[in-house]
Amino acid sequence: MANERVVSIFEGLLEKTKELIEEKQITHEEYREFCLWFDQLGRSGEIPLFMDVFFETHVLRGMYGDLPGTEPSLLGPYYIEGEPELQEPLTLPQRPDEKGEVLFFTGHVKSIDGSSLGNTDICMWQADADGEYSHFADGIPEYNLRGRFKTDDQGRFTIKTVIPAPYQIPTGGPTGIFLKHIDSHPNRPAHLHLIIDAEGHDKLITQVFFEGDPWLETDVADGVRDSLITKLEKQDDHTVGTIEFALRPLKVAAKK
Ligand code: MBD
Ligand code: FE
Repeated sequence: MANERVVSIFEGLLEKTKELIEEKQITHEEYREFCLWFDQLGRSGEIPLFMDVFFETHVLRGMYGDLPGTEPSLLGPYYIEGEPELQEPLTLPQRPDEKGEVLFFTGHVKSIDGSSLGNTDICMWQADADGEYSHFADGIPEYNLRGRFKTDDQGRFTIKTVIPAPYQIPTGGPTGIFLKHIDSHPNRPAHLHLIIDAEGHDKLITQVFFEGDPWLETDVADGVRDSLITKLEKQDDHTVGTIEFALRPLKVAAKK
């Protein structure tokens, strides 16, 4: 039995691809070179990276359009399950000598009507001060800078971490080589990843960015949204960043 959704999407993909091949008069040589590059992309393990850089933002724009509330952003290729559950006072798991500026990241989770959403589950992960994610780079401890926790009963939390460096897509792999061909830089602005799951509300998969980051305007993965930028404030020996999240009740989420 055919899966109608698969049939309909694959038909669309074929139709547009065939059109493009003929319109651009893609040569046999170009076609064969693409096949080799595509094979390399798979063998390198960069398919999730390539997909999330070029296509995930369009999935989100299609799903959410201009619904009210905090905008979703990319899940990205570097989430892994099984992160440790953290207790107060919250500190994202890190090496004793973790490099980078200390950041106290504070948030307040609300419903779009302004009411606080207490005891909300939050998952958080990020790159380190070298722009590397644990599990995807050598020499970083398991679950470094990854954890889950609950907000307090007013929907607030403060977690101690370090400011991540901007993320640079590996320049020597098939994705990086492709970016050079299209004359694009390989950078994403520094960001924190969050999944916020409050009862009765649409699960929010999003990211938080920092005002003044040089890559905000030209994020290679197009993940930046206005409601996701926090202003960092320097205080003595650390930095503070605050943001409010407005979650959509499930009814609103389903309405579109
Ligand atoms: C990332 O760190 C990321 O979050 C996304 C969406 C794509 C590539 C690298
Ligand atoms: Fe990321």
